Amino acid sequence: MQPPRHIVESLEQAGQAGVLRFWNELDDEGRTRLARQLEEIDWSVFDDMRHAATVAADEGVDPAFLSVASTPAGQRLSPDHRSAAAWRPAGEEALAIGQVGAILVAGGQASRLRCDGPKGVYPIGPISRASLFEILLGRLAAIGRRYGREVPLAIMTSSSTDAETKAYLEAHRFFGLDPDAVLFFRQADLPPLAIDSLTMLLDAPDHVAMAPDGHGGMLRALSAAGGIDWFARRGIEHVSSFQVDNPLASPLDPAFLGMHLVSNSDITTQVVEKREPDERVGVVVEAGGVCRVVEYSDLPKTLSGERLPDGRLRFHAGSIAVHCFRLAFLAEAVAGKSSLPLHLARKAVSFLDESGKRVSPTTPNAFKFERFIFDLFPLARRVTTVMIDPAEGFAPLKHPPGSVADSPEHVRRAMVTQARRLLSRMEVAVADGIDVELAPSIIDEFDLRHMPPGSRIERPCVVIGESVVSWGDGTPRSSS
Ligand code: UD2
Repeated sequence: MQPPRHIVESLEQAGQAGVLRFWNELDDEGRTRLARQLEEIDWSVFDDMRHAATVAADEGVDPAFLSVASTPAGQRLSPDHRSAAAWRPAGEEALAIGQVGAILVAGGQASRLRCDGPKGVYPIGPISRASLFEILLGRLAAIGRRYGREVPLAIMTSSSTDAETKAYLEAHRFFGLDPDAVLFFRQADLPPLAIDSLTMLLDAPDHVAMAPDGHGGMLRALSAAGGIDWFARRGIEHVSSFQVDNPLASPLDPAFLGMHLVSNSDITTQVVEKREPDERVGVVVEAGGVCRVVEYSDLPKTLSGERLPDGRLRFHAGSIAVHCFRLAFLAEAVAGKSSLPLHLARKAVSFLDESGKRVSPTTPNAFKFERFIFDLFPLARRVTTVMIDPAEGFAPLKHPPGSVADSPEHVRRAMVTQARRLLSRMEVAVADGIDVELAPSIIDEFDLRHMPPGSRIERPCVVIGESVVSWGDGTPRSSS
């Protein structure tokens, strides 16, 4: 059996015929598998990939833009800030009339965390060991109950997380969300290209190495899955997107949503004060009325460390990837001709060499290509930044236990600190050195209103509404 003619032609045109080099040694099953995979490759992006690899690799971010750019003024948001109270009603009303949906991006490969399977199943609860999905979906379900309207949720998966994510969430009944209000959609894959030859790599004789196309793949994938119409049919006018690795994320905070509505923005985005140049968050910058996010890896060192006279970093609006979009803006962006640009990163990707021997390089040998959702910013009529307190909304899980930053230990500590603070606002004391955790059903102080003021928590426990569930000596329960 010969490889299908049209596939051979596409491969030859793209200079990628080498991936067929083991074809004659494959059995029928292997040939079918490889042909099917090649069938699915979007050859139209190949020119963009090669262009990104040859030209854009050296260009980085436009230096002219950066030389005049500054941090947008933005708005400050903290629970006791006056403006929060002013914006809240508009956000609460939008939730009550069912105008707001959510998008959870959960397609990443979690390679830095070195965990098998989707990151969302990681047992992060400090005491309960509840998974990231349990916490994030449980909170959305609680918001739906509070405001009397289910929040429709679209979950983006990728080829590496799709099957397991669906099976896990179905087995756990979507942690309280109505299954009809959940839509899965899968982002596309793009093949990494060898740095020296710009050719695709085989990770098996019958399989080309692939990687998810970045969270910017969300736009096309959502639209292809009918997701924009799915939201619109439900009366949704705004969607807030957030990342699966941040259990403190509050994409539906009513004050944040209120700010988005009151400012009539296409995009409203949460930022935290970036204090050190090496913090791994992109920065929101603005010049000549154009707002954009510059990823930390794209910001030249000379600029990332530059400070203002008051000591703050010149680029200090750290993006935490919580963005609220006007749905009509997303629809326009999909309909527009230009697609989001490709960014590339140099990675070590294991592959089969000419003789079929597996090579696992320890230094980068391939370009990986990704699109970033924040490249939508320059297309927006108005972007509003809202500066939040990271203690209230940002504790990303990126690295394995024992790492110096963004490890499970750091994230759990942040969750415990937030719980202690909320309890103390309700005059509930927690003994020193004791871990407490809030169940996902607790959105804010209102859910703790029945806890007797002046009470004291002496043992590690999970607070569920007015009751406190103690896990004995704090022995974690299984998250499954
Ligand atoms: C991201 C942001 C960074 C900052 C930081 C905050 C980008 C490019 N960088 O950096 O500026 O906001 O997060 O934590 O946005 N994901 C997918 N599909 C993909 C790749 C990623 O769904 O193809 C998801 C992934 O599951 C995770 C999130 O996107 O939820 C972030 O991915 P990451 O950990 O690779 O991003 P990071 O930390 O480099």
